[in-house]
Amino acid sequence: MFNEKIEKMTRSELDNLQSVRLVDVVKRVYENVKYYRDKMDAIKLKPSDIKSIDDISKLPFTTKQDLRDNYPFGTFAVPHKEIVRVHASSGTTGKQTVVGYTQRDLDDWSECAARALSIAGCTDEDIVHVSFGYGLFTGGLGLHYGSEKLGAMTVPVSTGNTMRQITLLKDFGATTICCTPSYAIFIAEEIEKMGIPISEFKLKRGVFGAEPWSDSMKERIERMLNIKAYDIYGLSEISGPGVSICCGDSFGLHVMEDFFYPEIVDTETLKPLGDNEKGELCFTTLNKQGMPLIRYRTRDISALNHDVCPFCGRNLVRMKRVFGRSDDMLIIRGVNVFPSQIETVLLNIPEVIGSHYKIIVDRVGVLDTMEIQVEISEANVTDEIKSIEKIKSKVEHDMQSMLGIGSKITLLSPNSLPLSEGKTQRVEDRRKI
Ligand code: DLL
Repeated sequence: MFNEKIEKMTRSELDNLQSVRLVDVVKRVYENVKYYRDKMDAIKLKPSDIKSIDDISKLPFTTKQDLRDNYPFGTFAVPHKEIVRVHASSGTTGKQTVVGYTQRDLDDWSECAARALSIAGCTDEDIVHVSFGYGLFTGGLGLHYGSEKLGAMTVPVSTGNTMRQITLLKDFGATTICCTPSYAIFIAEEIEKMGIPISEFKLKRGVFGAEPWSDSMKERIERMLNIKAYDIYGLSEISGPGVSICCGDSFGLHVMEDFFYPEIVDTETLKPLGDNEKGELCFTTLNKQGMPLIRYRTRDISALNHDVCPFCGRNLVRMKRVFGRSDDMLIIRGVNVFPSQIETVLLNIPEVIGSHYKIIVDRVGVLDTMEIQVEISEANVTDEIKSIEKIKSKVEHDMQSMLGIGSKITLLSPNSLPLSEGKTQRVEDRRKI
């Protein structure tokens, strides 16, 4: 274990540590961040009312909108001279969400990322190829410093130039690759196209995250690259990758609970939910100095489980693989649709390239429409209309059974959808509601 003291803590030791840290962080944000002081004053809550982790539900929530309203540095809790780095989250609408880190915050984050890599089986003997973007996005630098802290040989490739990525992976003998799951599939497909036998690579594992993915996608990556795939989760607002990671085939991802306190709340009532109940994931940062967050609503849908992990024996609470976001869930003709459900259907149809798809939602009159564009697999490219129609109706049928609503399926030729090396934008919602 990378940090036995923490990773072997009992539940009551964790509770004590979290209580001490919560009392401290609440006092710090009340004294140093006007936004928090105003919010607590508005509900007549004093820092002294928070005595242990059990009092967390007395505290107000924080949202992405609150961070945007205080853009760029309004929620920082220390003077600017103590901030040594900023990151910003990739927002498609509105302003970026800016996060400031002190040197201790960066050390804590590296500890989380190092621990995460070690939970996935990495040691200082490994060669870690980091294909996440370096820059304002937290993926590249987060895993980079984690890998260095672990003592592994770190290859800071960043995104882009897939041919070069493949050459370096092979020539350096990387044992671990870190990137988005969709880019992992792209790399695997390119390797296949180049005709390089997978036995020429030394890859043992992949640490994938930054976007939702399904079990079928995990199996596909593991098969194509002959590796074990680990799901790593994180978000810039809370620090970056390494908030949690899965240890194997268990319930889900272990949260670094000494740094981040997770809660699951009902998306409508915001009431905390119990173990195994699905809802919105919220985090309170327990040790952050630069920009601590109290009950931050991630919009990610998950569930928690506090049982001792049957797979690795750690007590660190596990969160279920993120099912999707409460705000990317599509409501089409009254039916809730998660893009991950669509992906699961496509990945199970060999005639199409299940990882290369796009969902276009529109409104014709008062009726919502959904078009799913997917690339046909190389082996099924044909001029014969009958064969094309057969594949189309198979996809339509399977989609209808999974989603409970009909959709228009458009088959595209292989490699016609644009490749994204970062997060793939799968959904285009053209409705003006
Ligand atoms: O995506 C941090 C990260 C980098 C995580 C590299 C893992 C690996 P943001 O750009 O702020 O930060 O986006 C955070 O991405 O709220 C989730 O919706 C989604 N997300 C991140 N990891 C996963 C995952 C980084 N493993 C948002 N599964 C989060 C599903 C994920 N969704």
